[in-house]
Amino acid sequence: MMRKQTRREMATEAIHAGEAHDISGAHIAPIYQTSTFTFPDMAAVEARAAGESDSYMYSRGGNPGRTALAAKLAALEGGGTEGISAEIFASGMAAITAALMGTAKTGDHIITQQVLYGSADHLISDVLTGFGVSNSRVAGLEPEVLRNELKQHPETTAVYLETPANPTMSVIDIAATAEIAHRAGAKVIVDNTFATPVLQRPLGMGADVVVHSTTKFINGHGTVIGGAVVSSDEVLMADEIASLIRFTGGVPSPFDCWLTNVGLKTLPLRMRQHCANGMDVAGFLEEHPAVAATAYPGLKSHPQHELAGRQMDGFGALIAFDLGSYEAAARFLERLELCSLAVSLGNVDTLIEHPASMTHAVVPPEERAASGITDGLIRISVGLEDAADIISDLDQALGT
Ligand code: LCS
Repeated sequence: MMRKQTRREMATEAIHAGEAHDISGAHIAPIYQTSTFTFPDMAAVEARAAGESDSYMYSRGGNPGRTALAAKLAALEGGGTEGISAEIFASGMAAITAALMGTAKTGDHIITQQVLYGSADHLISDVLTGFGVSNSRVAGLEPEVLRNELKQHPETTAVYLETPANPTMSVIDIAATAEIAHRAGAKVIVDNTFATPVLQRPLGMGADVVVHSTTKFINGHGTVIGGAVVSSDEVLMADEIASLIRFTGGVPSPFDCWLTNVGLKTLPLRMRQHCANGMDVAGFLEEHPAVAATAYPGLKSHPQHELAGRQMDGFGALIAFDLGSYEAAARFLERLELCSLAVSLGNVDTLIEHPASMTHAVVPPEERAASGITDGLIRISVGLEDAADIISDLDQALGT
């Protein structure tokens, strides 16, 4: 006898969650490319104002395509648990800004790990400080040091982390961080962009908030800039995040939501191949004599390999490797033929960039050095081309 499924698997949720067939019967919901929505009469207006109907009024407040995408992402991050909701933003940075402004007000403090995506680093170090939100760094959020930092800063309301981190691929223990932060009354925000919910579900490990740059694997095809905040904290979502998106207005277009929703349907399938290709390319790089160091959580040589194995369901497609000098890095990047010299990541195509002069140029050189971002460091986002073709391009570019 077939047992009734109480929870659908991720590959199913990615395709079906949040999908609402249009009144026309359209199988794929259309793009509601409209700024405003009509009401049949004042009774409908009043019902909405009284909270008795969740009809749409204006696309800054909400749009059916945005609702569908939010429901799908919440289902994936929630892994079948109830009470998780998401809000979709116009960019990953808009989502991160809302998550931080929702959890840290003037006079509050944010603790982060040392290495972060360059713009997130700049937002915390140089933008939020202008609103009276201070910050401090704990290299890898090591438990003892984090406990101590929280004691030094009892005004801490948020611990913000990225794992794996951009670009060094260092891995942070989400469950341990959440336990320590919660004891001190701080919320934990995890940027899950590199792992995606297919490989890592921070809310199930105790994190309060997940943020995404949906620009990356979630969309997967390099066609949209977007972001998301996902959380099980209903008060935070209702009182802070819903208000921040509406009143700061960083909303995505209906077309961008539609493209992202279509891309997201194949995320579980794509991540399987991304992980397989990532492992093949990391193995090749680690063995190559011109490569001084290779950082990939799937390699035994990665300092947090064991933690990554416990915390993640696969190691992803991002690899950092060091060619020893700017000159060697530049020469390699200019010789690539198949792989593109470009920022961003998580696309079907392989993208390669130089963090010190591209994604992390906004981080001051001494901070870059503290984060392990050397001038010889290169980051690759391994795509879905045949791994042999990717490796062959890397090999010819590394060659003499
Ligand atoms: N979080 C992470 C981990 C990111 O890598 C990025 C963008 C963001 C947030 C911001 O998202 P956005 O506003 O761009 O959608 N990372 C980029 C990168 O590594 N290369 O180009 C952009």
